[in-house]
Amino acid sequence: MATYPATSPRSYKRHDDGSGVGVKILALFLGLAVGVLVIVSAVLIKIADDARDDEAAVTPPAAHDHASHESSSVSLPLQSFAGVTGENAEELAKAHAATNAALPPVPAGELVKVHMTLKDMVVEIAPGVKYNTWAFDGHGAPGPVVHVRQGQTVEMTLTNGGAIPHSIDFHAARIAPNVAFRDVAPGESFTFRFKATDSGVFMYHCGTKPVLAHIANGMYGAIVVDPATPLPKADKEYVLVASEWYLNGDGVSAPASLDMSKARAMQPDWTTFNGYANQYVTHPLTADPGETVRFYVVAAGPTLDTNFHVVGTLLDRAWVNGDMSQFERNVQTVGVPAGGGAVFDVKIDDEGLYPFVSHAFAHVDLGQVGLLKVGNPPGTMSH
Ligand SMILES: [Cu+2]
Repeated sequence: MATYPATSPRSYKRHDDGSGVGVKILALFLGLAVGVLVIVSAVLIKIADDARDDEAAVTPPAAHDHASHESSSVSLPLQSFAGVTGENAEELAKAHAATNAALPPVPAGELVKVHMTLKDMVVEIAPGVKYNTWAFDGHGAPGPVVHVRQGQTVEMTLTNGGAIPHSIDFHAARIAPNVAFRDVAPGESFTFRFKATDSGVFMYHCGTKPVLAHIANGMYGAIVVDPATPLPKADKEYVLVASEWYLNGDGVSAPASLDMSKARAMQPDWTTFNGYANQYVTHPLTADPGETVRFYVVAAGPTLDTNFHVVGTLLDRAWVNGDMSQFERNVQTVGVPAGGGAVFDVKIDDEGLYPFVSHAFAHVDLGQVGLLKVGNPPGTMSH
């Protein structure tokens, strides 16, 4: 009995009275039945599996469960247009008039009136590379440099000549932003005033949502507020606004617009000083040997910092974070955070070509580099 546990007691009992042959036939029959059952089960499992596969092939993953939907929404790699220029890039770069980096003078009087008329326009951001910007003052990014003295009042009028609402946010202002930095509808103008109570070099930008898009489309600039007690004398003063561009096309065959996915992913195609890649490599900023050169640097972003460094010298004075009340001496590289500014003096005695860069070198590769040409050195920069 113990040797036939699979046999039902009733069946076993029925054949228990018969010969051993009956028991063997029964065992053979049961063995065959078990084998058939195993085969039938395997076939059924296979059919069920195939059915699931077929369903998956025609049904969106979201229909199955949320987790599989999440994993299926991961984007493909973002296409980069880094380094893609028009043909004859060198000639195009030479033909492009570099943005005047010289700090404009402080207007006289206690009230400084600034009027910017926003325009939607195509600008060149690298040789042969066109981009659809929202330009604060009708000439592309960055907007004009505003230069005042501590204690003066700025009266800012923004006229919106574009297609959607815009605004202007001054980091130099202590003012209720919901009032002063409000959206200005297309075709309208808005004026507000603030007193420049704090010295420094500050960013201004459009603060209309999504701010990432408005800054990435070129809506930024610098305001320099001289301290009431002047800084040490400088012979040359240059303003550099660092920023990055995110393109949805190469900009060569047709003007590119913003690729918001790349802006979110912080994957720029170009990074620039004053809006155009490498423009001061082709058209260097200049100084005479022994002159003190002052750089006002703003990192407009929209997202990335700038690590300011001048190759071949040290920053003799560095007003870190634009705090004009104190400076650091003889430093190599100073980080300028996105949305921040800083001031740097260099005094170079030896004639030569001195690159100024963001020492985060991907930025150099993408165009955030220029040359300070001291004196009239022969030749060009070889590296
Ligand atoms: Cu805007």
